[in-house]
Amino acid sequence: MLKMRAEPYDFEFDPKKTALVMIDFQRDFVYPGGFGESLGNDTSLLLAALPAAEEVLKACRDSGIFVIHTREGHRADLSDLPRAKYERGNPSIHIGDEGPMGRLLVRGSHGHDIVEEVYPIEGEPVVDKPGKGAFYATDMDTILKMKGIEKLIFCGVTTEVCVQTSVREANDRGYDACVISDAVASYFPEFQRVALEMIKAQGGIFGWVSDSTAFLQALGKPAMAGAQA
Ligand code: TIU
Repeated sequence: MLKMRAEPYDFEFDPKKTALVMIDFQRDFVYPGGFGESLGNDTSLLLAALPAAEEVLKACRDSGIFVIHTREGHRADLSDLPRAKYERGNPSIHIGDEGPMGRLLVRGSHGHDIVEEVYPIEGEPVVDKPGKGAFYATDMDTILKMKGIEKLIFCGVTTEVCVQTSVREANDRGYDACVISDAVASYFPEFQRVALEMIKAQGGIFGWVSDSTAFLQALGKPAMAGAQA
């Protein structure tokens, strides 16, 4: 069993029963011209999560920790897109419309896919999800159960939307979840802070919060250049 410095208290995990969950590192959220920008957001803020997420991903691959990725998106005929989601934000360009990176949040389009820095490799399942949560209408829980996974490490975007929703869903399903604070990002600095506060408040009401330095330390890996201990 390994122990990682975390809040509200140390997070213990057996690497064989732990999975890294990489939430929605898609061009549609991280780059201009995608779904994130269509909602009026400054996408550059999300790039802040990539260096630490890359390090955490590499450390998990080196340590044999199971890695699973998610992508938010919809079928080409939009048959799995509820009106309540389509109309959100009242944007000028909607999910399914043609943008500079292809159809917004539609599976198979360039914008829907994961950025190169953290692109999945063989053996790392990619779960396509129509909602914010990684467990809603997906086989996420089945895959984790088949692998004997009990603990989850979360990286991804955005902190208060798809990451936090997925962490709540994970906790309801019996997983212990720890969010890596510098490997998640929000379009809103204030939401980044409070989303992490919410997770670890009340004795860790639905999870833990740590950072990439503590995670690498727990795995016995050297810290990232320039990282604060
Ligand atoms: N808009 C926003 O902050 N996020 C999303 O719509 N999806 C995810 O967080 N992946």
